[in-house]
Amino acid sequence: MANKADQPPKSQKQKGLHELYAEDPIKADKLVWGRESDPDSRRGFLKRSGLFAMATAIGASIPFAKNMPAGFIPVAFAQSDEPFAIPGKEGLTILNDRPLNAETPPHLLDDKITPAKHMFVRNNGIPPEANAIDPSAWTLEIAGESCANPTTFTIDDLKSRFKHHSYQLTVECAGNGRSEYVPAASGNQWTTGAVASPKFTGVRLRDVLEACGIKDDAVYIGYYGADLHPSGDASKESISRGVPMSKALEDETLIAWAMNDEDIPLLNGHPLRLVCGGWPASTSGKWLKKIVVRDKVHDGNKMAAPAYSMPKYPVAPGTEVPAEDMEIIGSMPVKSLITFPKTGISHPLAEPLQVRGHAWAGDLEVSDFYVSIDFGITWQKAKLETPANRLAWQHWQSELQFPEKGYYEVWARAVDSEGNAQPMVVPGWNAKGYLNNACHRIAVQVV
Ligand SMILES: Nc1nc2c(c(=O)[nH]1)N[C@H]1C(S)=C(S)[C@@H](COP(=O)(O)O)O[C@H]1N2
Ligand SMILES: [Mo]
Repeated sequence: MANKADQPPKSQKQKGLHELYAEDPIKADKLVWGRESDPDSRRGFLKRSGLFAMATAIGASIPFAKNMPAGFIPVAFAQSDEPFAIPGKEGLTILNDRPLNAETPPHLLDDKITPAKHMFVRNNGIPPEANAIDPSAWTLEIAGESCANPTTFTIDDLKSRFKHHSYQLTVECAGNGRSEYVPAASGNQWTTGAVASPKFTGVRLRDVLEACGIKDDAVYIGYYGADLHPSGDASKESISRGVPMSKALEDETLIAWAMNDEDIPLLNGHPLRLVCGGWPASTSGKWLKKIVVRDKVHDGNKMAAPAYSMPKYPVAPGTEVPAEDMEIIGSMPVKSLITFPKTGISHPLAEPLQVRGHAWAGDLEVSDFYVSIDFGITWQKAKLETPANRLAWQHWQSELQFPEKGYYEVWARAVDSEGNAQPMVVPGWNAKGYLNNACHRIAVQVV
């Protein structure tokens, strides 16, 4: 039997979001999370999500799974509009199941402090099994050629020997927004949801490194986690990245055991993770087992270009850039989200519409925020709150009055403390699709 999700009418495939909304805003909203460039997201999701999601949704393993054609939708939920769910992460959109990756729809990021259940999941390999983690036996080794006194700590050692600190920290995958690049960049097709700003509690990386002695020639740190390379080969790391000493020694750079005053969720790095707010979240190592202090730029897996690197100069879409012309991404660019209302809503003309969301700017602060309802011709200044602490995202809100009934888009734009604004179109193309900080927009039908 043909089904809607599997076989959308040809004509619908070719249509842009505007046309879809004009026809049926509710249906259009199911097809996309408010991003015009990805009208196939639901079908793409079904195509890309594989065994894990299917087995979870069906509640059983699928013995003949290897015979299932790509993009196949089991009849068990062919009629269902329910998205597949990761236990404890309901509502997230699964982009990939091997390794497991899931992003958060914007309206689920409405809280000022992101709840654990709404924090995205980005795995480069195979996470450790829950029953293989014993926090009381977990150790963190500090070593490397620029560490004077290599030491191994238990979590209890960390808790008892160093002062505890809590910060709300914004972590965003450098590939967030990748789905909008043309030509398409390979990798998880994140739309807007690979970002979160929870509160982390732990000890300062600086305090721990200083206790172990930092040699004068130290330039970088690198982390190792307990997850496995996707091949299962224990001699390879899934990912092992790091940051320069200047970032490693900041007050807010934490070795954290708690998120929002509870254990960090397993998929977000329980029982211990590094958190480097404002930098690509790939520098925030999960299931943290070891930190090395290096006398050179760390050379772990995914440190070398093109991974997490950008061309040093703008390039035409599709250009191949030599490795020596690439530089490692540091502080993330200014960006924002509209987290309320959800795109595609209907709103009565007589009432003002409350809109709100968050803005962040890597190591910097956001200093101004604007919204537009006329496709960017005029901008209205929004109310912007100061961050809970450095590297936390900032809440913004505004009230909109519409001149007449019809289709509108709300566009939102943040400006950082150095005067950099978000671009309204997708910024500089790069082969891996990093750093898309284009304005977020939502659709509103005024009735
Ligand atoms: N050990 C380990 N740490 C990791 C990763 C990983 O795969 N393994 N992924 C990194 C990347 S690319 C991102 S974006 C963030 C995602 O953190 P989250 O899954 O808690 O949202 O973790 C980073 N730390
Ligand atoms: Mo990432």
